[in-house]
Amino acid sequence: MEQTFIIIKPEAVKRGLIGEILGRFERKGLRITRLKMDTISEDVARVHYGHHADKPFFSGLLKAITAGPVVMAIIEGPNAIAHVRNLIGATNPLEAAPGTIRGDFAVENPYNMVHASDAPETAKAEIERFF
Ligand code: FUP
Repeated sequence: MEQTFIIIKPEAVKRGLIGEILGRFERKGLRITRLKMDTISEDVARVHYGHHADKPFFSGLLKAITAGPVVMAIIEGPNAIAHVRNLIGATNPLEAAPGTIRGDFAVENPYNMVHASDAPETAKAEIERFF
């Protein structure tokens, strides 16, 4: 069964959206198989978002993801990676369709509420990094 990895970001935890967001994955028919709450260090955040190191928004992104506790989960199911990406919506909250997590709860980056792996290789690497 395919596995993917998600992070409920600090702003979503602060707003009390953990249950709402996890519930959307469960209602879809996917299974949460690992779950933990933790705070991401700046060193780990730099690795996780290393592909954006040269972008102007990098420092703001690091600040946002390390701002407080997050919830991390492994989610399993047929085509879990694509289903979870569909459920979270487009990266930019302005382009995320209503009905998606980002479309329903976020207004601008870097505060787009949730991270999800985008491919099998990133899912594997992120699961190893965080679990
Ligand atoms: P995603 O895989 O949808 O999280 O998208 P990216 O890996 O491209 O972006 C990672 C994070 O960088 C986003 F969640 C929010 C932030 N970001 C910005 O702040 N500004 C941008 O222009 C693009 C991304």
